[in-house]
Amino acid sequence: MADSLQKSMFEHEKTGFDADSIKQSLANCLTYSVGKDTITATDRDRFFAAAYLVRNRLIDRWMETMRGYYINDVKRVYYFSLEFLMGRTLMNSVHNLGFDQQFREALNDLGINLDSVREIEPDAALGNGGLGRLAACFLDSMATLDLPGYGYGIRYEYGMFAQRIEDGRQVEHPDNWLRYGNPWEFPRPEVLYQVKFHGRAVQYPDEQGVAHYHWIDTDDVMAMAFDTPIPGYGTHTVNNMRLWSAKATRDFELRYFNEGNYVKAVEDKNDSENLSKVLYPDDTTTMGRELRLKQQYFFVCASLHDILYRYNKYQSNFDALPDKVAIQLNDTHPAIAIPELMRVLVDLHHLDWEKAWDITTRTFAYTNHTLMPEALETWTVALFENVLPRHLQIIYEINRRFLKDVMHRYPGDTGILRRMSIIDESGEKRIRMAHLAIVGSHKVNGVAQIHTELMKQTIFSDFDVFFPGKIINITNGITPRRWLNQANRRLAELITTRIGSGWVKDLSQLKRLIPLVDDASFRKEFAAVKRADKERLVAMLKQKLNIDISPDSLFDVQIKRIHEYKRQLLNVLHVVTLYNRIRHNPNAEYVSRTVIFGGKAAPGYVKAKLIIKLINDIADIVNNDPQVSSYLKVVFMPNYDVSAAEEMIPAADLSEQISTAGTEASGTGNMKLALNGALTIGTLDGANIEISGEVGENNIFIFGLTAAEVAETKANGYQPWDFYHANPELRAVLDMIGSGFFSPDEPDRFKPIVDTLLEHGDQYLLLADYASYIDCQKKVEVAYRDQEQWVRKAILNVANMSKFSSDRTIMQYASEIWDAKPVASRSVESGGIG
Ligand code: B1N
Repeated sequence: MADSLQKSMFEHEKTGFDADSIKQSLANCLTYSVGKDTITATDRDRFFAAAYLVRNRLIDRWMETMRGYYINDVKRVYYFSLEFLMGRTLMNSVHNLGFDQQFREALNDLGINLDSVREIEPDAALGNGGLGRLAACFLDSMATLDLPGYGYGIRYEYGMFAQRIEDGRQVEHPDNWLRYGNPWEFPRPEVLYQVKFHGRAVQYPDEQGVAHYHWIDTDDVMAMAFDTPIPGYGTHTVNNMRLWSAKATRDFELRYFNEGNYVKAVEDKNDSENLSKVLYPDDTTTMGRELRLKQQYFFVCASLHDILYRYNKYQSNFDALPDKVAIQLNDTHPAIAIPELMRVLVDLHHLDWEKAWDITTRTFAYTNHTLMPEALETWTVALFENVLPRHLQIIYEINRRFLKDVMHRYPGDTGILRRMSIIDESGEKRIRMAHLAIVGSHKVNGVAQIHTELMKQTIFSDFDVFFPGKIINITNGITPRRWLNQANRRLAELITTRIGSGWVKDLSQLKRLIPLVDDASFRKEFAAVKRADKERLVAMLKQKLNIDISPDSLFDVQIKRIHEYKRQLLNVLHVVTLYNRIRHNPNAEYVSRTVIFGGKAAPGYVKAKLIIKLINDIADIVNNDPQVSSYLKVVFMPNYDVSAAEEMIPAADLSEQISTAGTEASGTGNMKLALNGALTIGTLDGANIEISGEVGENNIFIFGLTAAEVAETKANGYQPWDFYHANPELRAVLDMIGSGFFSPDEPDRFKPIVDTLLEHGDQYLLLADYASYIDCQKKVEVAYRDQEQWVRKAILNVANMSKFSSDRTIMQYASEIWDAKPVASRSVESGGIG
């Protein structure tokens, strides 16, 4: 009896995606993996039991996928990224495995509240913003498309800080996300690589008298692998993300025995393990910190050696490396991989330089994510000399040979040599990582059309001429699994009832919604979905912030990192303008609006933090002004992260994408919001331009200067004061902010903000775009009043977003850069999971 029970339980474990098997497995996992019974189990225990049960259903497919890649000796793609912003995993895995309904049913039958279990899971917040979330969307798409794609990065012990708002100000708290353990990762203590730092490079001759280099007297750290399965949607493919954690070498134990200084030895051990301790919380800026450079080399070195170990299982030399391996560099953060591969090939395997360089450049490709000068990575030569002395020599040699070619092409032109050099010699000598990445890659891509054009015309124009065809565009995308099918169940189900579920894997099918704009019953249901999503957010805001929001109001949403170029402050100027209009004319008719902000400021970015305080101080006054607050509310949502995005995006009516034209490389939040039926108010910047092209000019609100006009305005000597003097409404707004209207306890508090605009040149042209923005917001209100028309526009936004699936983006990378092919996976219909 006991035996047969045991046997049937085992079979359920192996094949069961039905509700009965899930219930049985959940009980087993709770008992045998978590070690609790139903009486003492907490929500956290139930979360872990659920996570183990889901994980068990991934593992066979994961191993089968890896086995398939191995047996077929396929070309692999490696996505090197210092950031992976994964968010929560539980429901994503349930979704991608396709047993959402059965899972919900099972939990329901057991009387377990799915939400309270699901929400126990901390976000894996190993990234800052768009760049890190893009990496996560790419992993989802690669698995869904059956591409052999691996993520490589760092297993930070502390991810993106948790933001709390205290007295209206951002306070950072450590994100101890691993505190209760991470059920999705598999530690691989046997997958361990030694990573060297410091020391010196010495030359030695081989038997033939040829000079080679050793890197000696180094301080070493071990990199230990942790693997996380990445399931595709509607396929058996489960790929791998391998993150590295720093471990001290055994040296520290020996040192203790030798020196007898136990405490010192353990202290030093701690220092080396600090390498993977924390994510740098800087988005679109860089600070030349030694630890950051070490993090970069640490993960790049371990990943490359891991890749070459895998490659060498089949190959006896490196000739075929570019045919078997494609490495994508997510910005320049992992660009040190280029000299590292050269070091491996030349120093360790004694290939000649030309051969090694050919292999290297055909293996790497580089994605640029920003034109902002403060984000372009440079490291001082002095720092490199200390931390990576051999790599510095290799970079010099790469540069010497490159500049020789440049010189050959432009004899006597020292200007172009200076501009294109990998070494910036204008002040303290610095290494330009972007130049290194371009020279060392066979393809360089921008992330939206305008961004790529500006790259080619401005910062990399010399390179575009020198390497024709190397710089290409691949516009960003987002995964429709997480950003519509999971985040917005109501809308997903409505769409599926009308056009079937094929859109989840093939977003072009959303086009079939276009004719439904003329279907009154569809419009009604679509509006009801948005209404329900807004009510859900209203309840959440009430619970979290104790604020009363009307779901009838227009939900005007700006969610993204706080940065001057993204111009949250322009949104603020509009809010205060509305506030004044309502106060001065309280009996007029207004469209009731709720302006919602969310986003983190880099901890050292004083101005961005002051903008958060300003938003909160304004919220205090506006929301408590009885004359105004029925028309206007301002909300700052604390701790904006992937999970918050999933809750907020479905509820948005209006998506604020208002960066100064020419500054936002692409944006991806713009895509998520439009896909969920929010209309965009935006500048002709980044992917907004392509969104406008897809949805049509009648279904988007575009305002402000174009990138060309911004450049021209600046070239002609932009005078923000002129706009201040010419526009009384603008003047009133700035005077109020600057003189303490919103900060009576400290009247000068926001003077630095107004000074930035008036005294210090208004770098991001807020005043130049103000009037156009205010006008455009008026058009938004007119449009919103006509709900019928608004819903039509919203439907057309959803229906025309197919271009922005990360599946399309990844297919382009696969064909235009990687030459990677899908690997046949057993279709999900063909049987169990065995
Ligand atoms: O990358 C996203 C784009 O959609 C955004 O427009 C762009 O701003 C963002 C240094 C960055 N660019 N650069 C960064 C992040 C962290 C860091 O330390 C720079 N992030 C972007 C995806 O293409």
